[in-house]
Amino acid sequence: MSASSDRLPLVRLEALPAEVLADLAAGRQPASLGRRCEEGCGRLQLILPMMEKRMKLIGMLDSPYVRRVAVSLQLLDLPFEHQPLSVFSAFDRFRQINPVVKAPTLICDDGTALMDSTLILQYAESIAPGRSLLPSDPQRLLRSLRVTGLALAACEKSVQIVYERKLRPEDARYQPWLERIGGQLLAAYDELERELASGLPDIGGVAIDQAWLTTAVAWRFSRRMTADIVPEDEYPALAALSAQAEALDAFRAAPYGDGAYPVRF
Ligand SMILES: N[C@@H](CCC(=O)N[C@@H](CS)C(=O)NCC(=O)O)C(=O)O
Repeated sequence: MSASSDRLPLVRLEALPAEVLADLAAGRQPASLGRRCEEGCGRLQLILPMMEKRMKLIGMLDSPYVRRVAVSLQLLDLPFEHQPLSVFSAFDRFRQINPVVKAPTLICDDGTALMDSTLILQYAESIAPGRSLLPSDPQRLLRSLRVTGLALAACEKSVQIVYERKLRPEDARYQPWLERIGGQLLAAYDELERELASGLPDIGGVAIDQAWLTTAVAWRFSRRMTADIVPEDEYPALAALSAQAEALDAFRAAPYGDGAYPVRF
């Protein structure tokens, strides 16, 4: 490519390897192209930031709230970047993005910092190009919201247990409170297991809805963080649902843990 030419050949961006695009987006000359197309790359570097106007999801995928948003945005066909910042070890950096330090935080295209997974998903549903994760039929919506509420309660009680165990000094722990929230956690999973008694829902492909998506995310979190309280063999339907959900592409690209979406698999 001649440096003096102002008629550069058209490049199909999707034809470029991911590492070339990543270099360009970061303002670097792609190492794998050497110095072959300095001028062209310079132009792409100007264009890419305009194209890359994506929402940013802030927070770690070991949070069930962050993870349900990461999985949902994919299923809603809404592209986003993910910054896995911890609300604990990266408190100061998080505070610069959202002074309230709540995960998930979604930075929208106009710069608005939105928090609370349910509110983020309400907004996401309103801008999703075609799909919804909520049934439109009122009766089915009612059941979906009930199941989602149970799953969110399970998330909340598991998170409370984790905070009690990890943040509070041992001699300051209040056993009756721990027993109470442990009982509430089990009550939520008992209800969810009952909801599945008539059979597992069809969650294959893109059929999964918000209710079962959140249930599967909650289960993975509780099993990872509070397995001593939630025994898998007492919840066979939830375990089976979780296994199926975790095999879906949207779950595999945003696995529980400290990785950044999209995790390649
Ligand atoms: N109801 C909120 C709960 C979010 C939440 O509590 N996130 C935790 C991380 S799992 C958090 O931000 N913790 C830090 C804090 O509350 O100070 C939601 O659905 O997003």
